[in-house]
Amino acid sequence: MITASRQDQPSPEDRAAPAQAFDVLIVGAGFGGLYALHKLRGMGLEVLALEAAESVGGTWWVNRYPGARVDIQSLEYSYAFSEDLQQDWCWTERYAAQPELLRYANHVADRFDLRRDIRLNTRVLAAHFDEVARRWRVSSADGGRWTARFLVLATGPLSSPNLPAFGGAEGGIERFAGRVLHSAAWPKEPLELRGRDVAVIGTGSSGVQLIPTLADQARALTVFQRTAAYVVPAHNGPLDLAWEARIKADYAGFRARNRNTYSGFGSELTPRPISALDATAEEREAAFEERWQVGGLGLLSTFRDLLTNPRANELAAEFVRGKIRQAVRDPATAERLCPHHPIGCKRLCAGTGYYETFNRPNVVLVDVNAHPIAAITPAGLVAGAREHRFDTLVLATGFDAFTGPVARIDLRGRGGLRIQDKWRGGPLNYLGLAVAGFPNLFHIAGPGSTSAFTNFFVMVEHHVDWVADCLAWLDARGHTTIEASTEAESDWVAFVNATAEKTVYLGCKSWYVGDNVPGKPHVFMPLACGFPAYAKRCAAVANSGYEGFIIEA
Ligand code: N01
Repeated sequence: MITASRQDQPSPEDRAAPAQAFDVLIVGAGFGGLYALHKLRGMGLEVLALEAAESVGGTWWVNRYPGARVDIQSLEYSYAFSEDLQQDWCWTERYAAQPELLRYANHVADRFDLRRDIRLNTRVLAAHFDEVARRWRVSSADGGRWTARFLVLATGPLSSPNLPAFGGAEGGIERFAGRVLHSAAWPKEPLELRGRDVAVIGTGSSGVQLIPTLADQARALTVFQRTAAYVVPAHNGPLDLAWEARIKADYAGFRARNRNTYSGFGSELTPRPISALDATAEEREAAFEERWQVGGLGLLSTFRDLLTNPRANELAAEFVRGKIRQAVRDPATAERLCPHHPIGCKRLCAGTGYYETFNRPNVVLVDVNAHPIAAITPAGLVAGAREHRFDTLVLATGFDAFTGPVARIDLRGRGGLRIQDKWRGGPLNYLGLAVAGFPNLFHIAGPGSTSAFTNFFVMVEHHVDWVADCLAWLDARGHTTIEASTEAESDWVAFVNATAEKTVYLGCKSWYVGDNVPGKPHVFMPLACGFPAYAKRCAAVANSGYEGFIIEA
């Protein structure tokens, strides 16, 4: 066990009532935090996870909007660390819905007896590195105080909802007299939307899942679209039991093959090893059609260069636009639904009956790119000099991604350096795991890692295992602190940027670059080199004795 060294100088608050001391504090009890707790506690460390919500499950606790479900097949979007768990757990559908994912999180918490070391309803307000004690001092909104040698941020890249100001002080959201809901803060109690006049702002993954479901319930549904979305059919349905049996016969092999793919899933749908430009028009059409019929995000891996060659990408984009024109009866509506940015530049959406929803008589599409939302009014909103009236407003406006969840914490490193100041121009970090000036702090699925492009389970298991190995290595040598060097950090950020430039990801406005949040710096935050190359670099750093890190005895 790592000992609580250098605790001999209590702070003034500690003299009044000592803060509880741990080896590791984890912020968040979503899938990242749960595994971190299990793994680190299994090493004999004293670990506590602090979770703001009243439940474990993270994103699958808050994103409980109707229609919410995962867009990676559940046999892939699940933990691999326990063979017993992956054999025992049976998903009911190809893509699990939110309630089933939440049941899975609760099952894991119970199965591995994690709850006794999780403190729920605990929003971490501040975490300051005490340079004398070489410990993190952490406090929560309800007055809790702890210290720990290591701090693990498992806050999730998409956990801070984006609430646009719209009309600002004059015509902001608070003027609306009806009910306002956000997809990422959906109420727990059942919500009756039958007979209501509902509006949705936002057509990203959340909006795409919500809109067909709401259209079924609402009397009228008005969809305010700023940017049209590429939506592939999910073709969800009951899990194919023969496929499940085949996977479970060699689950470890399946997981290993997935870890060897760019995105940590989809090993059964590998790209054709040619450029889309080198196939004939007929071959291309057949290849895209085959992926369309399979359903899901695999359309983007039909050919090897769809995410790196804009001309190849445009062929896939036009294929989807053709599908939209077939699905939507009104040609003008179909054209408004056709996206014109590179496909995959914003996260591809998987949906069910999304485009067909716009054939319904109770659904209206309003283009707020051509006619921006000027103001929210008590009865609706004004766009294009016209008031649209409704009684329920659903914001599917996404997240302040990557940096938002961290910046909500008063996080301070050496010399009182605030993370908000450190990251003013974008999230500086090394390996996506560590930040210079913030010793003994690790980030799970944070910026600078392949998080946004990797199956989340593959990502968090990799990060947690890397951190666990690092802690064991430090402990074995009697080292107390580890911290990224500023040089390693600058090189890493340059690598992240250079990698992005080789892709189509810079070809549109997205949450990958912070463009969805007004005032946020335009910086490409995730790493686009693919999971295997990323994991190799992380392993090389560990094997070199943590090159790029400053380690103190
Ligand atoms: O958020 P988004 P999301 N006025 O940012 C619009 C994951 N996820 O919650 O594109 C008008 O994608 C915005 O317009 P624009 C997944 O990784 C997964 O949908 O910025 N509109 C956009 O249409 C996903 O990528 C699943 O022009 C405004 C929408 O709101 C990520 O979470 C399900 C606006 C936001 O789309 C985020 O998805 C759900 C404004 N002021 C989420 N501000 C699965 O399927 C924003 N918009 C697993």
